[in-house]
Amino acid sequence: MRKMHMPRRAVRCAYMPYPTGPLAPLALALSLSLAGAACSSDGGPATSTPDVATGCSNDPRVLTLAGGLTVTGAAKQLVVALISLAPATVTKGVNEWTIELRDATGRPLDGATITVTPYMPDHGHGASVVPTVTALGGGRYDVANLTLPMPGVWQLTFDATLAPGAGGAHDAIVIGACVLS
Ligand SMILES: [Cu+2]
Repeated sequence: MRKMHMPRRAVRCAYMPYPTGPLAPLALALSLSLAGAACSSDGGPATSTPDVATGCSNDPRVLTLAGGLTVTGAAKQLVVALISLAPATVTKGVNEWTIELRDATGRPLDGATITVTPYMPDHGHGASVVPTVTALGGGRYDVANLTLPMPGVWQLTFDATLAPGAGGAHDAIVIGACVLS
């Protein structure tokens, strides 16, 4: 849930989305002046900037990520099941997940080509590190170097294509993740 224009104590962190608009230079200077006191409560006026310190866990775009979660792709062809996460909670920095790729009936699928692309929709940028996907067999895949360098809402797009011999199905599975500071 985005908390906007509500009278409350503002908690500011260094990683704020850069302000835009006519007052952007002033707002940016203000945010930079407060960056030294990272994540401290300053009692200042409420702003329309989503509060990264108290988190995005309730944002409707994110899921509670844990082993057992399944997410179906936009084309309803393929499903990503989270098997395990390391660290167990999605974390700022480097994550490594084991996933299972399944068809719409729940059957594990080997031989798929999977790319994982992290993106921050609120900031309009991705991550400089490309995650590495390695097949483990049994329909499972290791996703290493899943690097999320900034707190906030991330969209992780799992683009999966089956080999032609396996039907060649393609789907894009988007998993919303809240990374805390
Ligand atoms: Cu960002």
